[in-house]
Amino acid sequence: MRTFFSEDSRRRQARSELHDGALVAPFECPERMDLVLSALNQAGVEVQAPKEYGLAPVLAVHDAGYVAFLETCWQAWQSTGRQGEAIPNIWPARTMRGDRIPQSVSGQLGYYALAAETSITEGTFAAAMASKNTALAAVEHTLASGEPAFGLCRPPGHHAAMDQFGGYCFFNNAAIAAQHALNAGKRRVAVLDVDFHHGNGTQQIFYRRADVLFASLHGDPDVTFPYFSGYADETGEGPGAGFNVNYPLPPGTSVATWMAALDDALARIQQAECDLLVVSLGVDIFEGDPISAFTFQHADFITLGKRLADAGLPSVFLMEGGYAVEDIGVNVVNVLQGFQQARG
Ligand code: Q9C
Ligand code: ZN
Repeated sequence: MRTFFSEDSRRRQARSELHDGALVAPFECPERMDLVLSALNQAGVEVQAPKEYGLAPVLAVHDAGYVAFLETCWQAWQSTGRQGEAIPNIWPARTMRGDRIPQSVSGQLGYYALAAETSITEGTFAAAMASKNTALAAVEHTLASGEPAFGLCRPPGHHAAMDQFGGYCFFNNAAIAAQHALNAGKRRVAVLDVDFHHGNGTQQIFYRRADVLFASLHGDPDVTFPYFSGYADETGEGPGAGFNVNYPLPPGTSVATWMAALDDALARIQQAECDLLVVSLGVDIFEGDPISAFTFQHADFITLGKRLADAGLPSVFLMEGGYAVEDIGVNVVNVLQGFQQARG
């Protein structure tokens, strides 16, 4: 499968993740890419670098003030002499002033963050730019050829909302790719999110729109990050009513139950007459994932790829999560190979 990756994705080199009350080495680390690249290489897949697409496709789904904040945050933070990475510790909580964007970078971090585990560091903006370039190159390949494509995006994107970062995400690569496809003439894009965590950012960006159907299978937010998004009664609003579908599933959900939810999601995608499928491919549904709670084995990822192929749509795969670093490569390649086998 045609595959894209930007070496600039490695420029995100965070030291700190706030996890269980301690600053630890981030789960979302550059080594993840090494293992996926090595598995792709063993499978004989060639990897191409994307071109630079600039900021216009980012600004098509993200707020300009948010993008400027991401671009300048590290400089503003470290110029004041702080030793640690830029991490928010205050938010416009209920009853506070959610309409103010403070001048201080400390206040801006709270305004633009949805969680505290994700630090901003020197190369973060450059890596986020690289990641969306990868997504755009993949979707452009599929638009031009009808053939499937894989974008090995890093950092991931699906938690990033119109003006919020968090959950290891800065730019919403899947949303940027979907919007790019609409601008190129697609009429309705399905974004199917199989990452263990709910794709709150993608949902938020398209919540009031009918031209993107967002469907997500994920750990029940009642007990799982991001906690405040991903419930089954979130079905879209206004013109988008009926174009958002969530499948919250309990920790430990069997693969059979997960696959039944997938079949339902794919049926919804068929009903909505989508002309492109963007898969937010998180492989943190693997049983061995250190921060997740689903039960996929290596072989189940092949089955997943086959089922996605059976949907019969032009398809773009974009990397999201997956933190069992030793297993991430085989899990990703299994999805892509399962898809290819079923397509012949
Ligand atoms: N400290 C993606 O998979 N924290 N993001 C979970 C572990 C945030 C996951 C609890 C998880 C974000 C793209
Ligand atoms: Zn995830």
